[in-house]
Amino acid sequence: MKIEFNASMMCADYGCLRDEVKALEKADIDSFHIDIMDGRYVPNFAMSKNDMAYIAKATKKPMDVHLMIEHPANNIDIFLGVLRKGDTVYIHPEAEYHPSTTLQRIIDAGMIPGIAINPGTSVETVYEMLRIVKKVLVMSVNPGNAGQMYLPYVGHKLDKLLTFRKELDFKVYWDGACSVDKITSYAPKGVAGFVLGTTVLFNKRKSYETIIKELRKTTDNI
Ligand code: S6P
Ligand code: MG
Repeated sequence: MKIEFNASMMCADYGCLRDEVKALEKADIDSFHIDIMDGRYVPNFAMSKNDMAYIAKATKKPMDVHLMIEHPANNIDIFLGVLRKGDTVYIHPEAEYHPSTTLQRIIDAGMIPGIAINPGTSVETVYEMLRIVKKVLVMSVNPGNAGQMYLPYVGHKLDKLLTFRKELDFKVYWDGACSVDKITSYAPKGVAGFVLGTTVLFNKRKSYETIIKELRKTTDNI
């Protein structure tokens, strides 16, 4: 199974965003992870529709958009308008009164529907939505910032979520404080992809190409 690596673009150098996109593309990144924050659902502001549009223009690789915004249904068309068919949109079910209606709008627009679940959210509370979504983004830090510490209680929840795949068809992704040891422990358990941020990919002495190559080597035989 090829493990997917997604670059968390809020960690990129905005002084040379185009070069960053090109370098990540050359390094064989699988997709560009776009964190959108509204300063209400999470205590931070990050990335905008314009950033997304800029990245979409600079690459043909897929984008996965992680909406950390209150009531995404109110503004979802703004984001769907920039995306291409086959891109992924994650919403936080806790941020929406009727998350399955919003997920249906994502499906109708030709995008891949996903939910992102907070460290404190039990997998049982999103069980019904697992019949609708194709992807689940498990947050191993509270959403809002890059560079946070891994919350160890998330591991147990992740194991439980993975068992649900015996009866339901969805892929699991890891977001937050993703390190090499998390990849080597959780990829064999069935986590399909990992969002790479400051922990393993950005602001390192090694090039993106070297880092991704090394990560691919560690997951080659899974
Ligand atoms: C957090 C956001 C994430 C971060 C990513 C950064 O709210 O959803 O996608 O950008 O976790 O990675 P790291 O390694 O700095 O935690
Ligand atoms: Mg994210």
